[in-house]
Amino acid sequence: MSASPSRRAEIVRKTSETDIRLSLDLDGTGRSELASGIGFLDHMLTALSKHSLIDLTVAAKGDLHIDFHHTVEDIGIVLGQALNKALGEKRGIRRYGSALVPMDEALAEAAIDISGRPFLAWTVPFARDKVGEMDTELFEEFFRAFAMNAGITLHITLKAGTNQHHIAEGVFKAVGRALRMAVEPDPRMAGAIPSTKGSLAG
Ligand SMILES: [Mn+2]
Repeated sequence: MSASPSRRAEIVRKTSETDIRLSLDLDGTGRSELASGIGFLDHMLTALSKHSLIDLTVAAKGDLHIDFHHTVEDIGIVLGQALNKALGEKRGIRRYGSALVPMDEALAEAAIDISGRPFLAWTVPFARDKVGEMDTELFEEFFRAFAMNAGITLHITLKAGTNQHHIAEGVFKAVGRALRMAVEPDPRMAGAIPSTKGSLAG
């Protein structure tokens, strides 16, 4: 049923700030093995994998003694690169995906276009600077890096919420659900590229 025989990718990226190995399978079951070095980010990526049904393995060693910025941003970069690579020509996919996900009092919305045109619209106000040990401002950095490197248009909007953990988790679950829809093979597309231009290369 998948658009191509294999929609997997592995990316290895090493800089003076981070050393990351990431692999994913778009036609997975939501299994993940995460070792980012940041507990809260692992928790969020588990939710993303589970709700996108994308199998995800991340092993990262970053300069966490400075702060979490480089590691979070670079994992976003590599996740985006891997998604783009695994999608290939983007034949037969639904292309658009959206989800509105409640988590107790929090309500998060994500809308995705696998467009080839990188864009992030981020409207997620956090009332506090930290959730766990993680700076809440880094979530925007993560999703910007992801969207830019995946070549997708991504809108994330918080509709309601006060608890920082619920807000962050609702956002990752919403993105996961939207991704699941957008990358899913659409049997009616019969392997065609879902664009009137005939290309989603950007
Ligand atoms: Mn949680």
